[in-house]
Amino acid sequence: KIMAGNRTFSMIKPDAVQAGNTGAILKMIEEAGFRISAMRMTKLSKQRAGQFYAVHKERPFYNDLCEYMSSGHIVALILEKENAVADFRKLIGATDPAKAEEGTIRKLFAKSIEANAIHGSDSDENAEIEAAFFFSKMQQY
Ligand code: DGI
Repeated sequence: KIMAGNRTFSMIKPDAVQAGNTGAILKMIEEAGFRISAMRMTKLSKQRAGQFYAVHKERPFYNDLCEYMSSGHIVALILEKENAVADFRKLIGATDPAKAEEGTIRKLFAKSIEANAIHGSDSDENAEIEAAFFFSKMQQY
């Protein structure tokens, strides 16, 4: 069983899947030392996208974000590595690709602050909640 702190949840977002960047992004993730322990391509309804981003429901961009996140297929991932949450946030870069460091996934693939290619959990607790949103316990190992 994977210990808390050693895994994170990620999602390749519709812009990156649509652009054909899924393979290149998965390659970067693996080359950075993450092991893919669960992976599923699916499409979110607008309502389900809204549940995933419920923490942002009072923000002005919430409706657009839900429209965008339900606009195409996404790839949900559970990733294992020591210090997974922090190391993965570093690999993906800042939310706004204009501010993301060179060599990060968002710098390379994001189209805008909204269509920013990839999600990475921001805490161990959210990693577990978000993984459970897409995968049953049996699928996770
Ligand atoms: O954890 P992050 O994805 O880096 O960022 P977050 O949790 O603050 O925001 C979640 C998503 O919401 C983000 O990936 C893209 C979108 N978002 C965040 N801030 C803005 C935004 N979208 C728009 N249009 N404008 C924003 O200021």
